[in-house]
Amino acid sequence: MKATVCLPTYNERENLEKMVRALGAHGVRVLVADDNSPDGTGEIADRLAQELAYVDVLHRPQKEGLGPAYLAAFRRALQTDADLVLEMDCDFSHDPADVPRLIAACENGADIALGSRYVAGGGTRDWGLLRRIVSWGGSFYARIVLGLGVRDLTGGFKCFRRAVLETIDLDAIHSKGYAFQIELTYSAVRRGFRVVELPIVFADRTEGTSKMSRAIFLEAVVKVPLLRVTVR
Ligand SMILES: Nc1nc2c(ncn2[C@@H]2O[C@H](COP(=O)(O)OP(=O)(O)O)[C@@H](O)[C@H]2O)c(=O)[nH]1
Ligand SMILES: [Mg+2]
Repeated sequence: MKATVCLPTYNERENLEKMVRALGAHGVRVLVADDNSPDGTGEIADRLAQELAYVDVLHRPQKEGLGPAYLAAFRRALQTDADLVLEMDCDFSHDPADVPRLIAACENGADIALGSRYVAGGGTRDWGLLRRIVSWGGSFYARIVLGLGVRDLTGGFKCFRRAVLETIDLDAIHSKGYAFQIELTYSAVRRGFRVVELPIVFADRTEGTSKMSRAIFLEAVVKVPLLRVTVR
């Protein structure tokens, strides 16, 4: 199956080229969605797109959060003949070597394959206790409030069959941060699509900085109960 990895970037100058080349080894297309990063990530993406036939770039005018960047990338990917569309962070927290496993799960019948920290064999590397509790607690909270069986709801390493993204009402999704990941998975489950969770180990980034903020955290806390009402 033809697969496109969507890579949202904001100030990922130190990571982008290495990530794009690592993904190239797995025979996927790569679509970079850059929000006009002030550190020049967009220019690096352009240079890579010129050199490498499997790379495309979507330039967006300003930083709007992960959600809008992914939605724009999904729409672009759906205009191509991609059978599978992936989400992945560009900071090596997600291991490019895991991409073939996610793809294989969809080829074997999953509608969505989720890289999951919270199934047997999955986990986080180098996280302190507090951070582990907050992250696990976030997924637990969303799982209980939304009545879902999925264990990792806030992660962003996923592979979708194109039919999933064609069926979900992308125009109705307005979340920006972790809530975006929860909303996407919840919307797919509500539509009857089948999720398979595959264990991954999430590593801390070593280059660049996180764009996680209090606002992103609060958005998720407030948004989760609302999703019960707004997502059909
Ligand atoms: N295009 C775009 N990408 C973003 C934005 N915020 C985060 N990202 C990218 O999304 C991925 C995950 O973000 P990160 O800051 O590492 O989040 P964390 O892992 O939760 O700390 C990285 O590839 C970021 O560059 C944004 O506003 N726009
Ligand atoms: Mg990160």
